[in-house]
Amino acid sequence: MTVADDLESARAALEMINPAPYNAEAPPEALVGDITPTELHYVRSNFPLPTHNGTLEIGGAVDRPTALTLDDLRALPVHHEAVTLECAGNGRLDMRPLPTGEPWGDYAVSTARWTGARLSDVLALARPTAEGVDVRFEGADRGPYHLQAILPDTDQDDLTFVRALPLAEAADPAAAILVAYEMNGEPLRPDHGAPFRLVVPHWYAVASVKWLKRIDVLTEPFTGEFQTGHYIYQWPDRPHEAVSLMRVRARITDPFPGATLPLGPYTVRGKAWSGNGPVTQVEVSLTGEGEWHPAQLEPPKGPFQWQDWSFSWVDGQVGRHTLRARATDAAGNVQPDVPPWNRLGYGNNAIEVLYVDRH
Ligand SMILES: Nc1nc2c(c(=O)[nH]1)N[C@H]1C(S)=C(S)[C@@H](COP(=O)(O)O)O[C@H]1N2
Ligand SMILES: [Mo]
Repeated sequence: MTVADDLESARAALEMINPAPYNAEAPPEALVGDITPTELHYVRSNFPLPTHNGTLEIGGAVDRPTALTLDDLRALPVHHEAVTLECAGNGRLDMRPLPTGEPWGDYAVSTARWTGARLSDVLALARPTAEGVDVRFEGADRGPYHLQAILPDTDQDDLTFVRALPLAEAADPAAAILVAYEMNGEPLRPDHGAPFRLVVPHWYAVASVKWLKRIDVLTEPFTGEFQTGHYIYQWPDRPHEAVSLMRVRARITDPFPGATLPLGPYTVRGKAWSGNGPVTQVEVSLTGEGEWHPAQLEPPKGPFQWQDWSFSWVDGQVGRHTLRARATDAAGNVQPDVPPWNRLGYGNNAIEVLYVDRH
């Protein structure tokens, strides 16, 4: 098979929303299991697939500038984390007025088992100096960014994907951030950031820089198109805020929207996740009036992955029924009814409403 054939088959099961740069939603089945099969994991890329020279350079405010290969990364202690990644733009199409940006429905979310070195171990090799504030992560992908650029100093002819994290978080082993080189037990595929990428648990997935090429410790806070231009909540009535942790959200995975179900007891199932620690409660409503019934919530199978919930629906009569599911997280955040509108359409965690018919 050629490289192009490989790419085409890796993409065949996804719902493409943009051919170039390639962006695709997961099909609904991607949310059913604990782990999303790689070929069903959504893809979000701002630029064409890059080539990568196989080296990760680490510099800036460090005592020992370092260059690592894939073999060097593999020689560091190996860590595995199942991580739910959600694009901050997931659900944008449900916002009104419709924001500009990639037209994501509700399936820019997936969970994979990632394997790699801890970012804290990688940084320790280079020894960040005491003056370090932020850590900048550069992808190998770049290209024109006409019409979209927000920051005035952006080179719209040749922009590179760059994001940053606070040094304190990047260097913290407990943050469990990976420089990942495997996804679901295989080497990373091109669309997911081969040969290695960042995976930042709990953050909206924009933080998880693919095709990672350079890491620099900075002594000033980082600004850049993908940090302070885009991925900013531009609230209509309060100061702008950076997109960071995933908002609490529940999804109904069974039944599928619009399904026709037989009469009799039916177990409604779904997933729930939050970037603010575990989900502590999921409730289901069978009317539009807000009568909420507790669902059975499974404990997390890991600290950074979605949880299963289920609800025994015993008395569904013939006809159409609405189903809603609402999650609450450990920090007390509850999903809103109305998406929190912001100009670029990020962080829509509104309560999902679907209907099914019973015959
Ligand atoms: N280098 C690079 N990293 C990137 C991006 C990108 O465009 N370039 N997109 C980010 C965004 S917005 C998301 S949602 C995730 C998607 O990861 P996935 O394609 O593996 O699902 O990658 C992030 N990392
Ligand atoms: Mo994203």
